[in-house]
Amino acid sequence: MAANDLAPLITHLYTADPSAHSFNGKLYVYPSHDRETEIEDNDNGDQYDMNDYHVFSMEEMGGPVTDHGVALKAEDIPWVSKQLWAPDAAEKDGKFYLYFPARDKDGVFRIGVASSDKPEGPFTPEPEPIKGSYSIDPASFVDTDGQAYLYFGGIWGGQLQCWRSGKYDASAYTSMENSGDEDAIQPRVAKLTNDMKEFDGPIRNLAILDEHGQPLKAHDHDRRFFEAAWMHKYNGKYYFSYSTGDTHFLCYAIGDHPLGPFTYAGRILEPVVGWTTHHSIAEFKGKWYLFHHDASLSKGVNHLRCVKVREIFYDKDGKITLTPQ
Ligand code: FUB
Repeated sequence: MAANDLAPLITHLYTADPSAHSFNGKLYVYPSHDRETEIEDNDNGDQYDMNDYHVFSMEEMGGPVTDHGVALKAEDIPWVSKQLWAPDAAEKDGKFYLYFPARDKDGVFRIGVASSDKPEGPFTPEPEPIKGSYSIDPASFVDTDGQAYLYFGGIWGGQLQCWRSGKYDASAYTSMENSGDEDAIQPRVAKLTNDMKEFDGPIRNLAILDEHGQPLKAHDHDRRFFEAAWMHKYNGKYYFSYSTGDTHFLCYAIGDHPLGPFTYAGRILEPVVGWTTHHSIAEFKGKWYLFHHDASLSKGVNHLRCVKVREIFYDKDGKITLTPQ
């Protein structure tokens, strides 16, 4: 079935950027909560003007979806000015952590963390963003050895192009990104401390290599990273997946270590209705699922999206497919 034909998982709210996790035997979804706005569409993404998060859960795939209500809202986060974008959640030692990007009072995207004793929240935010954090779309990953990582970054409105030097350069925004034969801007990754609230060590660039072992180039818009980082592990391999943004693909790359390098492995999903595409991949009760969004519920309004889910499969070489093998 084509992605656009799937039924939305949630219809009483507009939801997007679904991060799915299996916690305590249930499937939890942590999406953005889209809302109506008069702001016109632009490349900066100003129309994505969200101000709270709801958490959803399911006992069974295909069963009823419970909306646990508002888990965190902008007015309760002291450093945030606006735009609560794509979140993710992690569990460590029985505590739950919600990672979220938002603009600070200077209009710069930072990443915050909030914690709770329950997967559905409510979450209590730290008073400051994670020290040294920037850009958008945090995706947390706790490896089987207990080490946690945070992947992040997004170009254009996500401001990653402003951080090439390691310091924020607002003037770099105007160029959006490099576009020639130079290396593409790479996503970022940092280890998390044991308490899950700080970066442990440096922020690193995550290398996505082509079939010749060379970094993807800036002009390679069909394959280069744009936003929507996600990490999962399958059969001992690390799968880094992401959106190509202006070419609207969900792609992935495979590596042997959470810090990379990763080799481009193909597309997971073709373009959907609406400009953005964003996803997560989670195992639940022995099956693998792709959660993603499109704008079909609003009949194509880019900033009013809906979450969808479909089962995915792996072929004998570990490649992701949408058809049973
Ligand atoms: O939802 C706002 C932004 O749109 C997300 O942060 C991006 O990944 C894109 O889906």
